[in-house]
Amino acid sequence: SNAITNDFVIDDRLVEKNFKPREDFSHKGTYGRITIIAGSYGKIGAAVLSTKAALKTGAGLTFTLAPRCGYEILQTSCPEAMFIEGGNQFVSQFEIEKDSVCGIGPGLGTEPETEKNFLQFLKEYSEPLILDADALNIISRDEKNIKLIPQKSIITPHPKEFERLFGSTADSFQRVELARKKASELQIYIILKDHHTQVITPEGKVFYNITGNSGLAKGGSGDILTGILTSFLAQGYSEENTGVLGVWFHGKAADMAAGKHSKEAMLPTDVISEFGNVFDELN
Ligand code: NPW
Ligand code: AMP
Ligand code: MG
Repeated sequence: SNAITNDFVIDDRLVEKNFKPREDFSHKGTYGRITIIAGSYGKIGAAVLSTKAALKTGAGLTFTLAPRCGYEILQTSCPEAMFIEGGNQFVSQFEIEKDSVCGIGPGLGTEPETEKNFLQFLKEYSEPLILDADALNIISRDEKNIKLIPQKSIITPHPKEFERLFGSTADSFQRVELARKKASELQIYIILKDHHTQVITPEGKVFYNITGNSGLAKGGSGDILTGILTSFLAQGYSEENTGVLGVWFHGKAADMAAGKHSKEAMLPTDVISEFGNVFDELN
């Protein structure tokens, strides 16, 4: 870590300093309520993965707002989560559970009804959000939309999504500098997902993650990160600590999954199965 350049490596010490163990005298209300808004016909898997990741990182009460076609799938694969019907084949209404932290985007699709109602939701909402995947793709469609992102939100673009949002850059160094500028302008946190994911704060700090491996280069990996981040933010971590702890946790679980299954065979589902072992190391 280097206080002069504002660049930091997310090492074990930083993570141990930030982690808050679960308290004995506590109840489900202590650990936050979350609403995951995700899924569309053919991409209900993304809603399942983000919901499961949120459940398995300790969130107190989890709701999933998804289209009706995902009802039985979600209630069967994630019985601990409650279902909110947000449409038929795709989400067309964004009425979130009250007092909940909201993660939006995995598998959501970009149907006109989804787009229109999501943008309307953004116009009326001012709490920090976790925004990923199709939530970012919808925002990317018009430059004016970018200003609708609530301050202190955490956005999690992969390189292509970042390019759609903010334009192309020559290399990953220029990408970080552009992200630093945008994070400051918009007062948001940008998580640039890549081999070494970077967490960029509105103050211009950059945290480099060194956990994770190419076994994550598979559909569904990012959807899990959205669930983790939504869960940590709801549990009272600051936006910065949510980002730092979240990307480290995701990569650490992936490293454990690779050790057991190989990078080739490990699946995002196997990564979720390692969450307990990561918590064992932290506790
Ligand atoms: P290429 O091929 O290199 O030119 P999209 P998506 C690029 C949901 N999912 N470095 C790469 O471009 C998601 O949540 C649902 C460099 C790639 O072709 C979304 O809602 C699943 N380039 C939706 O599907 C499982 C990189 O981006 C292109 C890069 C679409 O999401 C799968 C793809 O980006 C999926 O999660 C990198 N590190 N990473 C389910 N089971 O329900 C990506 N690219 O077009 O935004 O599509 O990311 O697959
Ligand atoms: P997404 O493209 O949204 O599914 O997100 C992919 C996730 O997997 C992000 O968290 C990336 O940081 C991670 N990931 C993908 N490829 C690699 C890689 N080669 N090494 C480490 N992490 C990766
Ligand atoms: Mg993704």
